[in-house]
Amino acid sequence: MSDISTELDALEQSISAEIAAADSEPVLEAVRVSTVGKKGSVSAQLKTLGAMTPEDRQRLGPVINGLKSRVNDALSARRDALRDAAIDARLETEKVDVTLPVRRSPAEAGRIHPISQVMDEISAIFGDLGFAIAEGPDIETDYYNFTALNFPEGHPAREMHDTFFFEPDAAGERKLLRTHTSPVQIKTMETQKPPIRIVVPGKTYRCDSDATHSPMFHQLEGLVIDKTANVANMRWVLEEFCKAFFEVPSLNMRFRPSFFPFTEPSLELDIQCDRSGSEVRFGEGDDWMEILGCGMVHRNVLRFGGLDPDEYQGFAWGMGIDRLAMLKYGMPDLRAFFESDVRWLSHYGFRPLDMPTLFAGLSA
Ligand code: 2U9
Repeated sequence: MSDISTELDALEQSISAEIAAADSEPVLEAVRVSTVGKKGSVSAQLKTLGAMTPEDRQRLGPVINGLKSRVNDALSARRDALRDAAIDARLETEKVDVTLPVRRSPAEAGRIHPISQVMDEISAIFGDLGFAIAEGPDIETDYYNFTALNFPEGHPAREMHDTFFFEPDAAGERKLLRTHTSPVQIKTMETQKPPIRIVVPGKTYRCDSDATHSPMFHQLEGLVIDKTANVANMRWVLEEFCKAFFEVPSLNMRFRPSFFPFTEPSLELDIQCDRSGSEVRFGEGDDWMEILGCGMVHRNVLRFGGLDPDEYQGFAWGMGIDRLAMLKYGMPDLRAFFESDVRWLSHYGFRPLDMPTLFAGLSA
């Protein structure tokens, strides 16, 4: 019997040494399987109890079970120690140096292009006045770009737009790049019952290029249709817009007669400004600057939009975003807008997380 005790002592010593030497959880798991696992060395000792005499079983049962329970305790103590050591090692490598300067996130480093900024500013102003934003495709049909807007076939106004036409398709239809965002308003009239209050920001195209014209430019047009919409309503909306956009408490405006095929009467709006200094200032001075075109929607255009001109009337306006951006932020040459020069963008661009809102300030 003392042989068995010696054998068990030797087994316990060697298992203890193996547990102490296990330097990772997978190695320790292998020790567990080879000792107290089903086919392990301690389990093999337990199995010998069945073949013993009752006296031997009574004496050696507690001895072998005691070994098993000490091995289990040692395994779990070693597992805890390995886990603690792993956490300590990770904490050591993941130390944060709180004295390092704050790193700029990509969202902080990027800049919003002035055209996007001005589009967002104008959308925020009209959103606040209760307008919805409508959008449409850059490629249009002749019908939506010209015919439905009361440009007669062969009328010189079609040529004035310097249109980019595509090759005719299989059906002989010649698509084009929209010369204004007005097709979106026609489609809105076709699909929505008045009252309609929309603004339409977007890219527009005309074959023209110099310091103040780019073949791709940006417009924002607006449309209000209702039973009683009138010039006085239009004047108020445009005055609120100009005050908010140029961030002045009041300003003088004047309307001059003009001509557009889609409005009758057609008007051009000038606002008061001061050009005596190095930069133009709005809301003061005795000079005028043209800001936008506008008018009452032509009866033919209401009809093309599926509305009865004896029941509904409306007003509309259009403005060039690029020119407004140049005026408001003092940028001298339009072509720089489209050159993707990072130095220009970091100088004239806007911080991405400063969304323009009327309550927090448009361009603060
Ligand atoms: C519909 C009915 C009427 C949109 C309008 C203007 C006047 C206008 C120019 C401003 C500068 C174009 O970018 S620019 O060259 N636009 O002066 N636009 S009224 O009138 C509409 C539009 C759609 C159905």
